Amino acid sequence: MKNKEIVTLQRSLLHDTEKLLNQQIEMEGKSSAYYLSMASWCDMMGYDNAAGYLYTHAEEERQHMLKLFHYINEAGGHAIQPEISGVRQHFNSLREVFELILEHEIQVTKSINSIVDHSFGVKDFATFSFMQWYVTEQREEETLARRALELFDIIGEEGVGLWTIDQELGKLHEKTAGN
Ligand code: OFO
Repeated sequence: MKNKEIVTLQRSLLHDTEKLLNQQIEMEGKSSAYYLSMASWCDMMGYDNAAGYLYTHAEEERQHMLKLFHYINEAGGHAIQPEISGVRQHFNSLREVFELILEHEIQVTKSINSIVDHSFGVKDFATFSFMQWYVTEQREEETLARRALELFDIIGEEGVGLWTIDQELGKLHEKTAGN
């Protein structure tokens, strides 16, 4: 049997699905780079707990990306290492960092939902089922980003406010670590 035929037989992913999953790889890779850059900025600014939270988050996003790599390749597709450039390195405030995280996670959720919608539509139930993990994960991540942002309104940023917020971010991080 020719190599081309073998590859065709092994392939269980539809072309469009593979394309969407590769776009998702890019999004997860960008999330990881974005959060690493935010972690470094927080570290530099002395927000130690926020930095710890974001270093962990960057690593988790990389795991989300790798999970997609394995899924695509095991299904006979080709997972593509994304080009990542233009990552923002400077932020105006700690609050802005967490506003951007929530904004970003909402975009990621939309992207995940569109893959779920697509895979259901084309009856690719394997991908539909695989993506459920991401649906749950996004729900948790959005909730966490909202909780973090609420701290700024509840505690306030005046006086020792920012220091207290950073402490609370550390507690939030501990509570969710390992989830
Ligand atoms: Fe990958 O979960 Fe956030 O982006």
